Amino acid sequence: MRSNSQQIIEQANRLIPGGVNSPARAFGAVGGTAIVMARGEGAMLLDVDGNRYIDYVLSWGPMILGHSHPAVVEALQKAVLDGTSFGTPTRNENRLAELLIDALPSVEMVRLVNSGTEATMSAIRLARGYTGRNRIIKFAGNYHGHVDSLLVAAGSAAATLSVPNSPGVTPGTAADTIVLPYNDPLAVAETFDQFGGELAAVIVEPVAGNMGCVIGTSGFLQTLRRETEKHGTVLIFDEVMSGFRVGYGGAQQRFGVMPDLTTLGKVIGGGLPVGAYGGKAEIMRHVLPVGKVFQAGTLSGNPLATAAGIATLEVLRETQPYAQLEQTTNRLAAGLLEAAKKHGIPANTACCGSMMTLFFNSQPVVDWNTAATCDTKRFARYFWAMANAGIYMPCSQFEALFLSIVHTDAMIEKTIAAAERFFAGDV
Ligand code: HOZ
Repeated sequence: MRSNSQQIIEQANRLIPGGVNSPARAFGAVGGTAIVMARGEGAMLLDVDGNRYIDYVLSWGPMILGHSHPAVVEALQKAVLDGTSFGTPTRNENRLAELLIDALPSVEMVRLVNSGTEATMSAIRLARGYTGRNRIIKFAGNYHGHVDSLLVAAGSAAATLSVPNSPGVTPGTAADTIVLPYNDPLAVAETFDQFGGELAAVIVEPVAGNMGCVIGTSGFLQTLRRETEKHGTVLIFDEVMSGFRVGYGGAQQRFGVMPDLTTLGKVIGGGLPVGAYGGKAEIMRHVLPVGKVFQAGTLSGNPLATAAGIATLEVLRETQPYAQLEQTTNRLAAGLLEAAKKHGIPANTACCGSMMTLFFNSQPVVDWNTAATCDTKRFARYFWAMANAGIYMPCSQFEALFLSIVHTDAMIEKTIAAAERFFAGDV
């Protein structure tokens, strides 16, 4: 049924470690062989064996307009004729920067980079350079890319594949990272009482997507804002996933809590490699060449990437599909939960905008400790039952799934029906 996938992965295993260019794509947590995709059309993926899937991975978040959206394709076709990279300023960089600044209430200036990892790495360096302090706080189960100092108690593939603290991250690098439980305002306040004057930054996913979808409570986010303000610490919202996804103005607009710096990626590149970090001009002016904090990149602000990003954000800005997206996502979550409950399967859901997770857990998931008690064996069976029914879910209990503007009601109903068939036989 998937013999071409099998053959390609066998070859890849000889050429690329684990046959994948990112561990999140290996099916380590669900077993079996990764499915090799050949084509994306709207909300559908087509694999190299000709099987079709409703896609809830959406390249791990970026494809909010679906695959090959005409506006993005047209923008890329136009841009490529003018050349693919100059290593100089371009007019379109301003346009993308302007769109980001207009959308995100706390952002006054931005730098474009090539990935979410680069964005968080640069934001941490800037916070340290700006404050002259070393220590940072991160939260267990949050993932901020594969930055050494943030690859501690990390979510996403690090948690999925049980290496939340990677070999190769030196004790020295990690020594300045304090890890606290997510959604625990008391732990935050106590840590500030102890280390307040030494803390350069707090970095947080205001809506976590890398231990499954877990929403930051307002008490937690407000405590972060209050304590960082009191102690002159930079508050960084990692909105690589939530930016332009839980609303056009991201989690900061949705929850009304303003960070000092914001990191972005995924949606803002429309499927091409883009990241960005931005925030208060007073802090951003510490970046070289205005200030002294170094950050650079040959392909930063790349013309193709900016063209795809601008096209995506302009569609979102003009059509504001967020209420509709959220309604569709809630419908999916409610249907999956109802189907699980009907067959006595312990489950919970969490949704924010067009991100969601069905947790196989009898208790609500609020942090990494509760996420870690999910029935990951059931998740693996569920993943394959859904794949075999033509539904492509993230291959880990600890990754959020995503919807696009082209997921239809019929697709949602088909997904719920497939899940119900699985639940009926998996007791
Ligand atoms: N940040 C992505 C999801 N947690 C990982 C994607 C990847 O590594 O391929």
